[in-house]
Amino acid sequence: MTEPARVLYDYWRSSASYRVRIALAVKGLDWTAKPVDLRSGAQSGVGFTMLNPQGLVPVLLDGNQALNQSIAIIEWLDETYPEPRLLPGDAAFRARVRAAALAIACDIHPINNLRVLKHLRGMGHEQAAIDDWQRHWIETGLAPLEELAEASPGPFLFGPQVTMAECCLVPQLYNARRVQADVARFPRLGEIDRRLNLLHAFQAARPERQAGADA
Ligand SMILES: N[C@@H](CCC(=O)N[C@@H](CS)C(=O)NCC(=O)O)C(=O)O
Repeated sequence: MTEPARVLYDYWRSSASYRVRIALAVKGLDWTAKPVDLRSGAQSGVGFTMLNPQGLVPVLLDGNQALNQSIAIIEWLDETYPEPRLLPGDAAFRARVRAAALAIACDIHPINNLRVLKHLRGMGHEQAAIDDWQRHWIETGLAPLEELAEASPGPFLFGPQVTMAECCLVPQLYNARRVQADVARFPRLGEIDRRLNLLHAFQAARPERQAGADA
């Protein structure tokens, strides 16, 4: 059996990696995993920083391309393997999808990233305060997305099409539950998340199904 052409450097519980796994699965693209163990600091090792000097997963190798930044990777996948589309053809619709994806990827996720939490710890903050920080920013960021979901005809964030925004939403809700954020405040998002998780592509991308996942 031949190895798939694509290699994804990821970490099973990384939500940025999870976004890309969903996009690959929605498009039916095979890949081989190269787990980067964030707990042991492998993201800062020379082997990995040669691929991504930022020391952050994911990195996707596809042919002669080495790509980083999950949103850039998903957009590249969408342009290179257009069907099914994760970004709509209509410019205004596309801008709304990007806005929802970036509300997660730029406004919620970066301030809750491992290196940020480590820095807070290094500044002397107690674990309880750090947990509170995470929950606060996750809930603050999800509240306007709940409004977006309320306005959607369903079944997903913008209607029947799975978009880049859903690729970001499901990992963010997974992360929210891990840190015990009050996701019950967002019932519409919860419904959308349940529906998405019934889809094969979203199941295949789940953290517990990845190489390196804790038993
Ligand atoms: N904006 C980047 C964020 C990537 C990122 O922060 N990845 C996290 C895991 S979700 C990471 O590698 N963290 C390692 C660290 O903080 O040391 C993306 O979307 O790809």
